[in-house]
Amino acid sequence: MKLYYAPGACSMAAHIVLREAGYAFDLEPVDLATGTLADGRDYATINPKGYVPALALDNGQVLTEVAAILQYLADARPDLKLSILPPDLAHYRLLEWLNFIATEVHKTLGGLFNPQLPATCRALPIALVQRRCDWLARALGAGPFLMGAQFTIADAYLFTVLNWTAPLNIDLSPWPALQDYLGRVAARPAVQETLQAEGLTG
Ligand SMILES: N[C@@H](CCC(=O)N[C@@H](CS)C(=O)NCC(=O)O)C(=O)O
Repeated sequence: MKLYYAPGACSMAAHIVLREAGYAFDLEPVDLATGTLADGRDYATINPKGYVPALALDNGQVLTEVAAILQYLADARPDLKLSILPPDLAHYRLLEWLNFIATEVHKTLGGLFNPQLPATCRALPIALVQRRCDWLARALGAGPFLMGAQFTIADAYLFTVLNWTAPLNIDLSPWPALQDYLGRVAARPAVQETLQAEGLTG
């Protein structure tokens, strides 16, 4: 398998899960500014949608969309409990989290990286994220993870996108539970390896 990624981007969620599950995989960085790969090839030939992540499977198919890739990787290794298979209600709770993270956190925070977004248009999405943080901190409770005792793909995803609050200068101190959560996930060996491989440590 090969993961097409950009350092610190949402592709990091898939990268974490690849390492958590102990898959053998290659990494290929994508220059999102130019839409090219290191050898100059057009990334659209891999993912016509132009964004990361894309996971090239050993059978030649390419899977895209964070939530789909995470479930693909986790469902193939049910023994690791990174996901929960249907018809367990917990499976649908996990889907609930993945959809919440994708639509309420990922896309809202992600849009704030757009340099073309006028400064006057930042307050509303930031206020929305803050409301989502209120909910997240309550729902996480004692955790330690979103689904309770077990670290799942939802944690890999939330960790990845909630970390963007740092470069976006969004203060998480009103939610110490979320700060503790990020620290807890960051301490996992697979997450440390991921951060290192993406050049995001030190
Ligand atoms: N719906 C996609 C969104 C992926 C996405 O937002 N990727 C960002 C990085 S976090 C990206 O590559 N943006 C560049 C672009 O859209 O051209 C998913 O869930 O995988």
